[in-house]
Amino acid sequence: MFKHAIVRKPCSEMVDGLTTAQLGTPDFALALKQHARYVGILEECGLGVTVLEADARHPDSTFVEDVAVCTPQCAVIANPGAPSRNAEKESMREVLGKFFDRIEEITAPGTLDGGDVMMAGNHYYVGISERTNREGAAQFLRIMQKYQLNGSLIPLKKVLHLKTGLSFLEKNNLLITGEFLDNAIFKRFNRIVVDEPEGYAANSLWVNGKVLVPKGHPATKGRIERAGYTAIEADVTEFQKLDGGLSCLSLRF
Ligand code: CIR
Repeated sequence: MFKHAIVRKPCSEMVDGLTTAQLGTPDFALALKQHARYVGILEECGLGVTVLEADARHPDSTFVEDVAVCTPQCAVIANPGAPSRNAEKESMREVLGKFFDRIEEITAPGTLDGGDVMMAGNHYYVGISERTNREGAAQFLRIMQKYQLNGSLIPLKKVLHLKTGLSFLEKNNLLITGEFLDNAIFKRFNRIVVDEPEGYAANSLWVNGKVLVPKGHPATKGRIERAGYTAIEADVTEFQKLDGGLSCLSLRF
């Protein structure tokens, strides 16, 4: 179970954030509303939410998941692979220091985005992507070994981050879509397949037995409910315009 979440309010400069989605420019006022509701849902799921002030120096800084990985044993400060985002890690080190006794760090030439790390119990899957390189992933797995945790590397072909196409929902349940469907490494899970038209909902978020699902993905929501979860819809269209999903907007621990 998670007790805490850390989020960062979006800044008005988010309209200049990195994106490959061709969904238009985010509406900042609407993004603020959606973000506030997201925080409310996390609180309804029992989390104490630390809301960091907007950071105008970094348009993508609301996507805090990429800046660190929180495990039950330690926090790992990531080394974000996009140059415009790398310095986001500086303030997160200080924030996480209030919650964790043990802070580890990914260092150059290694790069790693937290969105490329999926925790499944004691096993950590790490995507090798345009943001996370082999050196960064190897450093991460060495850190996990120190804490008797293990992991596997998953080279990505199309998606931005590993968790763009996969979400672990506990109890061995895995939401899975696209390029990961054929990967034998994921055959050991109870797979909840997300069909391509709803591919964005593969980034849904387990929080203490409930699952946040992006609004407007009814087939996936139904499958999650049939797997035994209460599904809570969250509207995150303005973050989708920047390639961001539900998990990207928080760190949970
Ligand atoms: C970026 O390209 O870095 C942001 N616009 C989106 C980050 C999404 N984060 C995530 O999937 N963990």
